[in-house]
Amino acid sequence: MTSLDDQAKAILRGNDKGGYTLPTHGLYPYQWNWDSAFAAWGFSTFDNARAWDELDTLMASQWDDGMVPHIIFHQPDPGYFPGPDVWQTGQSPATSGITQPPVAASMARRIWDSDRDAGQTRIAALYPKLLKWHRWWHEARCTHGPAAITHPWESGRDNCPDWDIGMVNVDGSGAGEYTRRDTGHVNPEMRPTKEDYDRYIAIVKYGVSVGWNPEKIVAEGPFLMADPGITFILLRAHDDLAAIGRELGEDVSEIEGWANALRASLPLIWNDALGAYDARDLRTGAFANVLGSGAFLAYLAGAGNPQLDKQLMRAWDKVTYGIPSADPEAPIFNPRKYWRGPTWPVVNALIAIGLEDSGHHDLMERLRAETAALIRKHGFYEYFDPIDATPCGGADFTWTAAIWLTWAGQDPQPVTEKGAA
Ligand code: 9WN
Repeated sequence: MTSLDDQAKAILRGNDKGGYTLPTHGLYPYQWNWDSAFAAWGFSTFDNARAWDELDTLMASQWDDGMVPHIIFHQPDPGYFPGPDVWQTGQSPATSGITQPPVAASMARRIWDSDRDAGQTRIAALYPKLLKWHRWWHEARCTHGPAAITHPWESGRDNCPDWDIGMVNVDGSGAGEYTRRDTGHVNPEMRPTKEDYDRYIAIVKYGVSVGWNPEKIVAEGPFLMADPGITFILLRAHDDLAAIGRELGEDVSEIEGWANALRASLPLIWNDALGAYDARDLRTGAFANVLGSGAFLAYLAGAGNPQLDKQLMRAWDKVTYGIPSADPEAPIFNPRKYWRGPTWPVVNALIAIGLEDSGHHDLMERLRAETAALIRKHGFYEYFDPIDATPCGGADFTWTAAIWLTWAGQDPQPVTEKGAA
């Protein structure tokens, strides 16, 4: 019987297309931005050079303005919709026209830390590209303070209830006729609805109509919401990038300025009525009024507080396995529907880094044990029902394998031992 470590490594190797890794065969046949950063982290546990290659391939598709696209369509594949013909971004290789959570700098720092000597030239080559991407985030997407998304797919938490108030204002009637491919790969009940997809496609068509001009999209596009998840991920990534820069002997005052500005904007996404960080429609100022896993990424950026701690425990104690993507006590909660309740091992891994760094070691260990239990029971699925552990979405999933190797599959560390080390 192969060990789970070996299975996880075999998944990364099996999804490796040579320089980039598919999230999973079939459902996601291209390179995805944040999936790739996690893949790199996973590779770093057994093939350091391959880890850097993954980040290099991702950053090689950076746009001239600094944006790093959410999908890179290296080879044509009829198994996914919308493909390059719909996005029409004019890039080579073809890419989508939006971005995804900027975890790459945080993963690069971890990979470098795992082997300083091997990573020295690789990180030095990557640094200016990461810097340019972070500058793009600051200038193009933090114009209102917190990080804004122009499409739910940018959040990485596509179909979560956070975006419902913004999505109702998107006119999906112009989406036209199309054939979805996702519902042919996995249970359609678990995927976004036709109404959601019409709106996703309508936003893409708007992007095409303005030649993917980011200023226009932010100023006039059909969807613009502040995303707590990306705000915290970006804040952490700014800090990680600044740490890398300092070690490389660079002047990091510009990055520190972006981080300070972003941190100062956090009150704008604190919803007092909800008692938590919350998504906000930047067209209307309205809060989403839903508690979701994006709020718990606050720990990653050192932005936790006692009120958030209470919300975390309330939501988490209602389920058995991992942190749910939406509040189990909210009417919209659905334990198997995409981002509307299930738990994602990869999000748990990020929240765990935050919990550990903010002094909640025991909670981190609880999260590790629950996430590991899911993988031990059913394997490396994309996500799981947090109540009964039902595996959902794609199987043999790259980021689930990666976080097993880097975090979930590691032995628990008693806090005393760690303190003594
Ligand atoms: C759209 C690849 C991606 C992840 C996202 C996840 C899902 C795509 C989709 O799959 O999104 O980008 O078609 O549903 O929501 O986080 O990066 O794994």
